[in-house]
Amino acid sequence: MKEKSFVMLKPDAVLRRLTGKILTRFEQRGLEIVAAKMLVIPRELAQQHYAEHEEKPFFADLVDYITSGPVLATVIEGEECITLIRKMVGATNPKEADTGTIRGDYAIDTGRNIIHASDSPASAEREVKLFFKADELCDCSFPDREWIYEEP
Ligand code: IDP
Ligand code: MG
Repeated sequence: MKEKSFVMLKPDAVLRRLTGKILTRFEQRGLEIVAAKMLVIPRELAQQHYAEHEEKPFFADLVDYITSGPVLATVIEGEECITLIRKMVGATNPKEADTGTIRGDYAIDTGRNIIHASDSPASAEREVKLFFKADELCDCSFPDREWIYEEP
């Protein structure tokens, strides 16, 4: 089943000039980038995005981190891509992330783990809506789909 995931390259990914390398991984896998924008997240939006962590001791640091510089917010589409992308991203704590995953290859600290990806269809829908208007998502026709999917 085709899904959309909200994937955000955090300020450390942008400022370490890793955005191209990271997006390339999703493209190489056969996933489709259907929306992208660079922004500095307003504090209130950051708090909304991470609302589930409001009561956690790291919440204030997390909001400081995510608002500390530009992020590249994207929507990525593909069959069952929510789970697939979480696998590609790796564990929340990069020290526990497998080598070969994005966090396992580029990060060390949990508080500097370079990328966010939706963890469920419900989160994906909520997060995409928080960051993008409906008309900012492209309904792209990728000509190589038949080489990615048996039934495109
Ligand atoms: P996820 O990004 O892998 O879904 P979550 O548990 O949803 O992980 O946490 C959201 C973000 O909060 C993490 O990506 C990380 O940036 C930050 N975070 C989570 N746990 C900690 C912690 O114990 N210390 C510092 N930051 C944390
Ligand atoms: Mg999460």
